[in-house]
Amino acid sequence: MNNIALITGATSGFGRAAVERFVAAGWRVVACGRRAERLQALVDALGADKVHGAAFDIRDEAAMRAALGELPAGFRDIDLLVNNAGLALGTRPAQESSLDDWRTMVETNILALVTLTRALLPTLIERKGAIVNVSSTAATYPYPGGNVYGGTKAFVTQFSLNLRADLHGSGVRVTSLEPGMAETEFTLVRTHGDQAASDALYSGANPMTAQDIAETIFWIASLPPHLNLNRLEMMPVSQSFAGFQVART
Ligand code: NDP
Ligand code: 8X3
Repeated sequence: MNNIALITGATSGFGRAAVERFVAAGWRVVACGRRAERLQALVDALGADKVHGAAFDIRDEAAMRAALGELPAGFRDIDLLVNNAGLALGTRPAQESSLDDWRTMVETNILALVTLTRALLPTLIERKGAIVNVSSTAATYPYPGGNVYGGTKAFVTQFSLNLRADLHGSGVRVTSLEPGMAETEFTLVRTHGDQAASDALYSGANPMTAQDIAETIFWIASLPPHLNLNRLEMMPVSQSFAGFQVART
């Protein structure tokens, strides 16, 4: 097996679990993220012949392009791009939210994702490869405090579908993966480091795990090349839908 994946957000959660899953199946993986020591731990655990760590801030286009330009020979012909790096910041209503947090989400979840995708499209077209964009149930279902985060994920979903239209006939597959609640560092990041809030959210909820999502990404990538999964929404059984809210006078 000579397939190569580039996975962003590989230092934690879905991304790290996906690196482990793809390597277990014989893929080579370019693992991206800012925390270089965590990338090195992956390389140490899984082997430098299987994992290449590329440490850069995905919002820094020059650093991204430098990292792509420095890929070792065995990691250049990328067959699969997993656009997973992303974050939510804040849970307060829009009128109380931080504009800095909003900018960070837009720069990471949207701008960086489209920049990396555009950079890798020529390779992916040449390889008849695939793209899995990690969106969210927040792309479809609004909730209080979801404001810009949900907006960025709606962009990711629609961008994925539009990519399909533009890549028509190229053989490149594109999927928008839309998970609900999964326990990772996501809520710790969202709450700016509030471990108690993170624990409270997941406590007793039997949320999805990073491995559940990694397995799904791997399954999507392993489908026969004539099949394209456009969108896939997934939730833990413990999560479902609630009604509209009504403000009464
Ligand atoms: P984690 O916080 O565990 O992982 C997020 C990853 O994104 C980290 O590896 C982090 O790496 C990376 N990242 C964030 N900002 C940057 C940046 N500026 N440059 C490079 N890498 C960055 O969260 P999850 O694994 O849960 O999240 C992965 C994706 O899944 C996100 O897009 C998230 O929105 C989405 N998602 C999560 C759900 C959940 O319930 N957990 C549900 C639906 C979607 P580092 O900090 O080292 O740079
Ligand atoms: C993460 C799922 O519900 O916290 O994208 O927005 S949610």
